[in-house]
Amino acid sequence: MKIKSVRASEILDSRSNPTIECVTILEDGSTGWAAVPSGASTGKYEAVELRDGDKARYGGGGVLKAVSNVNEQINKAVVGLDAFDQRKLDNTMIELDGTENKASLGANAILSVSLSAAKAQAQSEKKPLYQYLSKFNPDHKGIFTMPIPEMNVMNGGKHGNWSTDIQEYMLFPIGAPSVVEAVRMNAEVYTQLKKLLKSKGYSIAVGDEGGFAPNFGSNEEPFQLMGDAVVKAGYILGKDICFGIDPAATEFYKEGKYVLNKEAKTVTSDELADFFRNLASKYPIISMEDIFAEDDWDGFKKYTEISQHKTQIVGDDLYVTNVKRLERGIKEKTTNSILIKLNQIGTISETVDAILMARQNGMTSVVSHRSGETEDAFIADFVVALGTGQIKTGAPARSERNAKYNQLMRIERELGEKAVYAKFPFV
Ligand code: 2PG
Ligand code: MG
Repeated sequence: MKIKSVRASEILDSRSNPTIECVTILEDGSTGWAAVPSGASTGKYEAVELRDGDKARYGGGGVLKAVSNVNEQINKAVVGLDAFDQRKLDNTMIELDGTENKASLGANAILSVSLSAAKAQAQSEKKPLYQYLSKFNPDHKGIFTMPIPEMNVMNGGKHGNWSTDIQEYMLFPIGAPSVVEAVRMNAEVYTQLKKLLKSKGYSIAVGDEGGFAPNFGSNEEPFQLMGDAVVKAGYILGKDICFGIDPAATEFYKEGKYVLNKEAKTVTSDELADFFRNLASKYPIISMEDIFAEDDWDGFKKYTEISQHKTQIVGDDLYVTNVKRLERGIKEKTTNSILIKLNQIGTISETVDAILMARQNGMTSVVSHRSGETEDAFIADFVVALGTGQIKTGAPARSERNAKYNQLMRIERELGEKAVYAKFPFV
């Protein structure tokens, strides 16, 4: 159905920063709304998030330029295009922008249109969003793979005022039979964790993604507490529930070395690998994201090789959902998995390209939120449609996170027998 108009506005994200929302209206009156998230531990190769820089508003973080880019230039270019043809719509905006990294219009402006147009088209076709988006998945055969919800229950690094050097400690409920049960398992562990923290006199205040962030004495302590909480909740550690981490190592990489403040030491890439290997030998850590900095290709490669595909090694800042960087990773066998964030690249089409390239080359894809989020649950429908089998979207707390988990449960209930819970491929 043809696009009648696209209209953007400035709203707030979960961190109190401005972000952009957009409504696309089609000629038959169908509408789609979308809001764009925003990262804190961003990779330097991400597409550009356009901010105003006007210190008089939101400390320079306003997005009025991006809003006006949608309402004027983009609106003019896309009115009359068929929202069904996502590739053409996305390419039109990419060409209009004319830069490598969407610096002219802003990836935030472009993505708001890409997402809202897809939602409007789904409405026009009277399909649930995940059904509509499944047309982008060439492997879709009518059965939907429901993703493992990988929940970040302890927040450190930039998201937790450096309570630990490691940014994210996640629960992987790989033994669950369904998303509904997986969400319950994680939520029960989260509640036990809160009780444990209280009993030890720790703060139960949370970080940007809803995970607890007390000022721990070490990077290891959270694993002990999480392990205790899993057992207290009645689950088997290492079987029902395993752990995953995202240290976001780019954030503590300084002049060629890694600065681990909680360990009071500065280490080389090889020594950092030993540090993670030691943790993985003590705790059931089955997935490790960004354990090295965004340009430390060798560090990743060595770790992936030595772990012999028993651990999922995920590249986030390393790849930034960009097929050019992913191509290098595939050629050099840098990792066996990629993190997928729509706003790192800026359109649905390019995001799908990254997922399919990874899949064709035997790599997994983990669809991800950003630390600054909104109530938009697009990624829940998207991950089901593309069938990647894994999603991380924070703790089972704070509504900008639970909007996604709740949507996954709704989809699963609606699908009934057509939904199958994903298997984690590395155990
Ligand atoms: C990450 C993300 C999301 P941010 O590093 O994976 O958890 O953080 O959005 O701040 O980049
Ligand atoms: Mg990350």
